[in-house]
Amino acid sequence: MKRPLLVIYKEIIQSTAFWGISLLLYACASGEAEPSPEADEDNPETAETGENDDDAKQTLVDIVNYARLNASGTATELFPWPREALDSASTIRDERPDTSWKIPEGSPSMLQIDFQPWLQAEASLKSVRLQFSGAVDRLRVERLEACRGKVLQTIEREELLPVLGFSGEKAGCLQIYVHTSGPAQLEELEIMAWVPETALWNTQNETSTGPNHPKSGVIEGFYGVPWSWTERMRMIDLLCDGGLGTYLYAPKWDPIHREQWREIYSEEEREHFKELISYASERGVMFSFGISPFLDFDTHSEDDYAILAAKTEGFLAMGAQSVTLLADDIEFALDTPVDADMGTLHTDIANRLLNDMKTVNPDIQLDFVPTVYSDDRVTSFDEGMAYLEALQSLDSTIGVYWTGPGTSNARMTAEEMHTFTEAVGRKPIIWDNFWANDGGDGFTGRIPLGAFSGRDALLVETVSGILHNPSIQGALSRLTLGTFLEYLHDPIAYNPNKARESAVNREMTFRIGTESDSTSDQEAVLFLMKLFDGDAQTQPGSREMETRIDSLTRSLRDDAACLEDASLLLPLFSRMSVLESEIHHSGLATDIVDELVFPLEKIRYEGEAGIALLKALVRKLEGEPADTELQRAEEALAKSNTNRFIFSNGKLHELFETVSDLVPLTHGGKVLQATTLDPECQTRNEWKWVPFAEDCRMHVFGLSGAEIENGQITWHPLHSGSYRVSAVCIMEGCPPSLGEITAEFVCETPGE
Ligand code: GDL
Repeated sequence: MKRPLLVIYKEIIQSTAFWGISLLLYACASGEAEPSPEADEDNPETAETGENDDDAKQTLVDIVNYARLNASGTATELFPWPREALDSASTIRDERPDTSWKIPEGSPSMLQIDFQPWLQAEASLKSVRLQFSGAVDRLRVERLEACRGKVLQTIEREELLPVLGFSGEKAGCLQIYVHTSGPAQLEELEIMAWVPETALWNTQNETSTGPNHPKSGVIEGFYGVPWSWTERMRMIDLLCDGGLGTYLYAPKWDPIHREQWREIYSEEEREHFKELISYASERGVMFSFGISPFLDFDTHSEDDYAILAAKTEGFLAMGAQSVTLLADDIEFALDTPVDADMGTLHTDIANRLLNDMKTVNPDIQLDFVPTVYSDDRVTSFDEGMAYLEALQSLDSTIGVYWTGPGTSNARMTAEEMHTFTEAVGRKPIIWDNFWANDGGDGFTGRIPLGAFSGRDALLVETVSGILHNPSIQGALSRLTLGTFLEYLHDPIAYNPNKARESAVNREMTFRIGTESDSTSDQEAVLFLMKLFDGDAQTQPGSREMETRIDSLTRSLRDDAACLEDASLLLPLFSRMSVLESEIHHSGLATDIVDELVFPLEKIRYEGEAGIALLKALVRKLEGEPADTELQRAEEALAKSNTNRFIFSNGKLHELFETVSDLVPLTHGGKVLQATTLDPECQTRNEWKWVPFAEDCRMHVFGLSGAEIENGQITWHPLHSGSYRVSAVCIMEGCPPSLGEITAEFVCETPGE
């Protein structure tokens, strides 16, 4: 996979910063809107250009990487819930041959492939190649201008020919229906199409002045499915953009990194590593190859050391300028205690390895992750301190990682570093598990998107670097790391709210929908981060929603009639109920949208439950029964329970109990009725809708850029597709009157 660069590197003298001196001007972004393995100009097959009625030069590429993928359902082989990184439709583009879309049994299932959010137009198809395994009986492929719109062509397949040929027919969406009679998977999907060259490239060239914080960065060090090569490259882009200089590769679930550390990577994987290492070094980021051999390292023979040395030398040959030896989380596999002898053993191996590597590359950096990596572990092992003190004999250039007081910490202070520094004779490199969500190998669905917090400003002076081992979700981790960058730039002035905004801005570099305005995408991501506000210690949730529900419950208990919180909660729930659609139609990077498939489904159910509960509440305050609304809320909460992601720790269930227990009163207020929706929507025309007859405060969500004037919504659809909209109407009062309507409709561009 070759990624052309649109930028030239220039050498300049640059300023110093508190952790280092940078001398080069590095190019941070390749200028690529979305990496596409097939977009290879040297390959005649893919660089072919086709004539098209559009003016822009057309190029033939596999466009799967740019599409929005939605499956009607996902099965799972082992667990009660599907896992996004192993089972979901997006796994067909995750560069991992061992993952696939697990198609639910019982027919038919539908995979929708929407190109409109990316192109805001149609692509000219050349071929569609599908590779299934398992019990697939029949297939139907529909070609459409807009998802769920009018079908332009239907191809039925009794026999599963893998390639469907086209001759430039246009498609804004493909809907693939699969009939199965047993377990079945979609392993691969390739859609070759001509698209404007400009859609593949983003002309923005960002540069950075090189790492201001060479020893800080990111660790891919969690238990769970490792990041994809694309996610790694984007993470490196982010580090470069933020002036951070280290990427430690140490994913626990890469067998060749840890459990089968003696094995060597395949030719293909080595190519990926080589590319990643040079991608990183071109951007001023040091790629450190991590290897974790101590689960079963044989100290009685020379063989294991020889394997270790050969393997690390292999990485030196690929261009790696740093190696990290890991000995964390090994104690459960050993017969020997964690004590001074073990510390000495690790020290001797590390020193020997450093000396040997220096004969190949005198500038090589070696770092070490000890078995005793936190204050907690100093005390949890009888001889924890003795182990740590033995590390004093490590060569003085070897950096030693340390997670702080515990494995993951809500807070960390400069003073807390003294124990380590005294024992090991050097400042620690912080391995920060602030956003780690791999407890239970990430099966517990936690999306911790809280802004960086809880580290005092002086911490940076007492450590030699800070690296984050963030969440399993490599794309979403760009958002949280984006907040950490702000802390590093100015720990004293650090402000989490501002940092969140900067992180969101940085993410805009990775957008695919280059035509669309990024303002609404930024707002959507900010909203998302506040919905999943949390970290390793704090369960993700919307703090605003939790506070308002508590306050609403208190007002109801105290029989306070002016329930302002209800009017404030309604727009929040309304937006939650359509955020999925809003993000689908955004220009956000596909990898981030893929990671949100299940979390946003959860948010939709919770939003729907919240809306139904507020309607039930107002009904009861009218003195009416609210059985229908309560039943709707119950159904939405039951669906929410089928989704493993955690959101605000069941706060909506609490509200359900409160509203269910409320005896109907006659306080006033009413549920405002909505008008029906005129479904006619054409992308070339303004779309208008008056959802409520009353004169009220209105909000509309799901339609980016929509405006409200005198009770009328006006919206310019940017592209064709199926949209979900939620409009709310609030008449202030004691209590308020509330109305909400959610509707789905299709916008199409009529043919000439
Ligand atoms: C750990 C592991 C790390 C894991 C993290 C959070 C270190 C040094 N090692 O103990 O791989 O992701 O906890 O679960 O932190």
